[in-house]
Amino acid sequence: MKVATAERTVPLLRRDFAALRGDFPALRQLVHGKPLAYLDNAASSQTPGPVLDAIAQQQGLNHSNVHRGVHQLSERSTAAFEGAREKIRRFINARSSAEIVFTRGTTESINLVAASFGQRLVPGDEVLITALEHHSNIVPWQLLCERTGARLVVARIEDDGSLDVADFDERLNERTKIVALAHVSNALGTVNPVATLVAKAHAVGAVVLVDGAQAVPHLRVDVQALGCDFYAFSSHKMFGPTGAGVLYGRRELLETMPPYQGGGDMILTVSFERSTYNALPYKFEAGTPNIAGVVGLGAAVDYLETIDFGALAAHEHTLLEHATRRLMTEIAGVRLIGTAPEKASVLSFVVDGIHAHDLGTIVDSEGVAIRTGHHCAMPVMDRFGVAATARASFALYNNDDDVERLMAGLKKAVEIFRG
Ligand code: C6P
Repeated sequence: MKVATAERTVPLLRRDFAALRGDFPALRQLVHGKPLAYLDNAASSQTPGPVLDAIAQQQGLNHSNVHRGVHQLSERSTAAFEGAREKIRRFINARSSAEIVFTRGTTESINLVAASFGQRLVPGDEVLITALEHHSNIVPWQLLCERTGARLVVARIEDDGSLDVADFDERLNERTKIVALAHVSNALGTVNPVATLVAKAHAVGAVVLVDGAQAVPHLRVDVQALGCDFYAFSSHKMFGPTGAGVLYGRRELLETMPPYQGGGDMILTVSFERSTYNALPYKFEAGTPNIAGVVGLGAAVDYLETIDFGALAAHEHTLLEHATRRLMTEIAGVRLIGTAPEKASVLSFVVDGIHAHDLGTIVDSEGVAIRTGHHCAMPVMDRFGVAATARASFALYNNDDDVERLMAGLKKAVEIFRG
């Protein structure tokens, strides 16, 4: 639907989340004979019909290689693939589509930066991360530090799961070459004050990589407003398919970085003596990419572009508050893990005397999908003195009924374990 304003015609953004739910076929199924209440969106979100259609069209009709053929199918595939790049550029407000590199996901995007940009680090340099990172934003930097002799430095978090900014400031100095931090924590929900931290890092000459895996489906991300140098995210958490993701990199930096992998499409010329490399972003895209995945990601961006992000934030905030209140008042012995004032869409908790995995298994038997475990954030679990948490995570299609179903499942678990 479109509305006319004085100046131009603009699309009317969607904010009827009950209606949006109807776009997701997976949410219409029964699990263990019960309607599915899907609350594992921080792991992977469900896929709406238009994205499924785009993938089917690419794989079923256009399937062929990109950038390599003169025939119709290859030209269509290339147009769809490069079209997705432009959609993503617009979505995150990058200056140029040359700054959008396709990868397998957040993990590969971070590894790319650590392996390529990281080559310039020398002993004595430091990489500063925070104590709320996912393993994907820890281990690549550990590997880099082992290779180069640089030092990994970790800024502390407070008891509520927010970043201890004073500690971050103390650990940031002229030896810091890279700052790598999550926009939103997957284990706690904490939203980091990224623009402020980027400004501080730039003041000492460090570059900043932001792990945006948990931010992109919930917040309107503008990489220029954040000021970051790199921004990494995954398609499967933003209503697209698995196996595709993005590394945004500032052009001036990408230009100076060596290729990450060698192979087809990333070269201009190859001889046995030497090879020369392709222009950006292709220099970082060796081999045949996940074409249908990227086209599906482009369709997911189209889908997100129809949504009013202000209304989305309010909707998810209301759900989170409602679920938090009910959890704390209706289940005895609950401890919330992550209570930062700035928090998005993640409800992590433990219940006295009941292992998180048991909670997950029992609520699953009621058709409720949550994640349990360390959430690939073992240092976060250590920080809060737990081995695992149960985590309900919300997306745009969740509603009060999903919260009701979660509560009923948890009450059943309590009944079984406490009698
Ligand atoms: N978190 C979760 O259940 P990949 O696997 O590359 O798409 O994303 C890795 C990743 C990186 N950073 C953050 C903040 C993440 O949340 C994730 C993925 C999932 O929390 C699976 S472990």
